[in-house]
Amino acid sequence: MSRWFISLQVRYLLFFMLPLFLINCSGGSDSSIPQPGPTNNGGGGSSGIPSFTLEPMVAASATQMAFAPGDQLFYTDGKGGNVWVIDTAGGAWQRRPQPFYHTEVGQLGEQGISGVAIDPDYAANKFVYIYFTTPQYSRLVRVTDTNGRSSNEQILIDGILAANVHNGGVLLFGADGKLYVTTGDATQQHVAQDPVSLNGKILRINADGSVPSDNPFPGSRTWLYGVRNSFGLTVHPATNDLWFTDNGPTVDDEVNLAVKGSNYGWPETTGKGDTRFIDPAFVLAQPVGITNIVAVQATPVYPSQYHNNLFFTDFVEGKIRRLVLDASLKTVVSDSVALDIQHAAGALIAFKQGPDGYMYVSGSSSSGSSIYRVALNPNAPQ
Ligand SMILES: [Ca+2]
Repeated sequence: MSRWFISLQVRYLLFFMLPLFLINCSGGSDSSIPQPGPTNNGGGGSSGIPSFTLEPMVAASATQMAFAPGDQLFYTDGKGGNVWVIDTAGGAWQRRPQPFYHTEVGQLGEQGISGVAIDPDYAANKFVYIYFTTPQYSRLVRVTDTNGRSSNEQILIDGILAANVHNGGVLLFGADGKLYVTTGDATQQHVAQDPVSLNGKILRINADGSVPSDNPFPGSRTWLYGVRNSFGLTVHPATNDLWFTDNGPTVDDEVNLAVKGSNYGWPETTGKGDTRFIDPAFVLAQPVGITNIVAVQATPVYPSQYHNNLFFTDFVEGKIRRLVLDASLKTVVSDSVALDIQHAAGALIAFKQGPDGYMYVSGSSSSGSSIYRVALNPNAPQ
């Protein structure tokens, strides 16, 4: 019991310390980049040595991020209420001095600016999508990138219930060109099962905010429901399946394969085994606070055994875990720890595969915040 209690205490302490990290670390020079520690301990590969390590790219406190055409990386900074752009050309990453976008956001718990997504047709229309949480509500907006600054802000979804925690806010375009949006239960658990509520869902909308004609519930933005507090969305590059994560209350952090119109159980159940609901594809018994997930597209920068795997990051342990899928790419057959640098990078939060094939992750700790490249560990057999 005592070990479990300590684990929960650490989790909540970290959640409430996050705003400090996000406030303190949005600027700074390279000297503030925390250097990852030794990489030859922990881990779950067959050798016992984690397969990956981190290489710092730029000092930045990123909650979510999205790569864009023109060697650009957009990211949100949580409590700062800003979207920033990093120029990534040539591998020398530099953040522009002025934010792309700013809005007033809540300063409690997990409030702030969270999601950012780039329109699939950005090169032509310059649309950028942003999700943020105030003390009163969460909101999805679309802005136009006009020479590096936002303009023409339009509200696409308003009136999403907000709370100190469980506000969701992950944005991702599917292979179908629709925008998927995670919303949390805003600490009102029953809303996740309420078909009228926008909360506790994954929503699916057209790029103009309208409801797609092939959504499962006519006239509703709901794509699936029974979600507690999802911080992770990814589209599998080989199947176009949507995967999402959900975080349990004291147990059962989940990785789920998204099925249109389905019920994922919250608050009736978490984890596997309740036949009334869709089982998660993978469950972690201990609450690590999953922060994001990436289905890795085949790339020459990683050996082939990592292609089409799922990787996910966490807030509490600062690890990246790896899930290997079966031939159908719909079932998890094994899991391991792919990165364990003993929390040297702090909480791992924003997580994406870049256009160069590498995964990139943001880390926040008391010694600074950075975005890192996830590189192969030279000390580990691959
Ligand atoms: Ca569930």
